[in-house]
Amino acid sequence: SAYVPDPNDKPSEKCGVLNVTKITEHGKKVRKNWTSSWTVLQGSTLLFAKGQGGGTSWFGGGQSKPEFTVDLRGGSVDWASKDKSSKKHVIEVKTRQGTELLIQSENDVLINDWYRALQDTISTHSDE
Ligand code: I3S
Repeated sequence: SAYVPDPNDKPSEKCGVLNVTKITEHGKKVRKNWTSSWTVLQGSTLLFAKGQGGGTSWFGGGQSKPEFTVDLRGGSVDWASKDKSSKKHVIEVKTRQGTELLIQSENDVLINDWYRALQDTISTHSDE
């Protein structure tokens, strides 16, 4: 389904480049595929677009689309346990739809900000 920007969308709440991989899809384990991804948190939605390079950012000209979005409502965010990844600063996101993602950055300040933002999002939208 095509991504159609809504002119009434509130401004993005947070964005930046993170390393991301899915580990579970519809409750089934999938092979890790770490990719650098432009990540946007908007309302209760987390959007991922292909990493830098290529030029146009998807929100810029409205031409390119997010690769992948997840609905955080009813989901959970936690620091990933050591057995989930050998990388440091890894956040595990679980959605109600049975998707599990790992998101990571080498920058601990940046990843802590994301952790807080994601936790806030989940508690803000917990009654929806
Ligand atoms: O949890 P895993 O399977 O040890 O994850 C690693 C693999 O996905 C590996 O790819 P291949 O097994 O396809 O070669 C990746 O290169 C690693 O980055 C994965 O582990 P980390 O610990 O980096 O999440």
